[in-house]
Amino acid sequence: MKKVITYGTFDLLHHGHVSLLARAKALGDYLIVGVTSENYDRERGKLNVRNRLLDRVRDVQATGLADEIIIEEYEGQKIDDIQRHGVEIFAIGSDWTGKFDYLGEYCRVVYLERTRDISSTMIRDETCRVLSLGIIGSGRIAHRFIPESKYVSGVDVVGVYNPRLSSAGAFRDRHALRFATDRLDDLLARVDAVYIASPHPAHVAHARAALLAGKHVLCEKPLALTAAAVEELYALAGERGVVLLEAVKTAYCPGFKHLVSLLKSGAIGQVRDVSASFTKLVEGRPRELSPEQAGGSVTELGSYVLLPAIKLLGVNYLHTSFHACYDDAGVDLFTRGLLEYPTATASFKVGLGVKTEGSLVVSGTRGYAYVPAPWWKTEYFELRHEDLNDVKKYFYKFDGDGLRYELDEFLRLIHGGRLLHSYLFTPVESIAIARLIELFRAGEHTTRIH
Ligand code: C2G
Repeated sequence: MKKVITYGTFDLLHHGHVSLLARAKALGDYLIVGVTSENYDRERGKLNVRNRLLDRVRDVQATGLADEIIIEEYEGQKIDDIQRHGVEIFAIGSDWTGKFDYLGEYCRVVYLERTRDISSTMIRDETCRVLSLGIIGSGRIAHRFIPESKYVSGVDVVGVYNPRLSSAGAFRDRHALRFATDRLDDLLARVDAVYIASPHPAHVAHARAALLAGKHVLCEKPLALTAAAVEELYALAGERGVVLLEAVKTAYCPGFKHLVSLLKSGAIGQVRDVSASFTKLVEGRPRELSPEQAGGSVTELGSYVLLPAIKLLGVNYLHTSFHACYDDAGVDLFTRGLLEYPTATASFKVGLGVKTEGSLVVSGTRGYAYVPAPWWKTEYFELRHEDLNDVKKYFYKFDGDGLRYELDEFLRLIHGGRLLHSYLFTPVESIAIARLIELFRAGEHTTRIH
């Protein structure tokens, strides 16, 4: 008897799963299906799994394709299972190509073509439907987004738009998407939601078009370069009853979320100062330094460093000032900013041509929080007090590129169907950050340093 084994979460079971199981079964005489436990999914960084383990097992059982169902509970279990059950073939979808070659030591490894476009299938009811997502733009961040999206259950990236069809086509081929198009209306007609990863100055037009078409929008930061434009977009999303979320990934990751709640609960007394830095050296003339693409350290990194200040101290600062150093094209390579509040201050440093320590320090009346670099991917922080021995250490997961957390929050809002806004990063906070970026870009309260 030839035994075949395959594994998966099998959340919101759809015809892509069933087709995979059928083809896996056809490779032998006996199919073992490993269904991931909730713990294991958490551990491997898979988010937004909607169905409970028992329901997922029941759904796999109902296909009638599995001769035996086992639970996958830990990393490394596949090797044990294959040997214990005398498995001859390990089969898995082509989205995992190459990842399981190491099992070749124990059995034959077969990658089966993944089913493209599963989102058209209605699964039970609307809230349990797999969301079809289109990507606007096909640059670096869009490439990083695709592998991250595989770790978020309930979403299927189906297509990509780029005004240059050749770029869109190359992106589609590389990521095995169903379609590529150079017409935005075409993309919008074929998806439920979009992720906007186009150049900064194009965000507003793309977001507006998508919202007008009634699509949910996850937009890379900065959502817009003026506060008025950001306000307009949130108003439009509200009118259309769709979700608009700005993709400042830090805001949605587990560590930063908990840091904010802890500090808001008074863990270091009253917050009197927030100081955040983020610098990233870039070479040549990349997008980040292009004046036409609204490049510069504030537009590129300002959303991150302003986030802790705005979340912890609010949007009602009294004064603001910036000190910036520019290149010949007028792009800021390094900027230092200060926000003055009635009882606190916040300062930041951002740089594309200057490097410094990328930490976040929040100072309070009873102690301070220290988040080492890269604090914007919050994996660890300490709460420190006057007594040097009184240190509390906090550890978190920050999987992959972190883009999965913003996508997870986006889906939660869509599926929740009630709240259009995330409390983790509210429109008011997003508008405040846009206003600061706008002030800086207008040269207001800015001193040039050389
Ligand atoms: N699949 C598919 N077509 C889709 C979606 C999924 O063929 N449109 C396949 C996947 O490639 C996988 C199986 O269906 O082989 C289960 O997919 P998921 O439930 O998403 O599970 P996954 O995260 O791929 O788990 O140990 C777990 C495994 O490593 C894979």
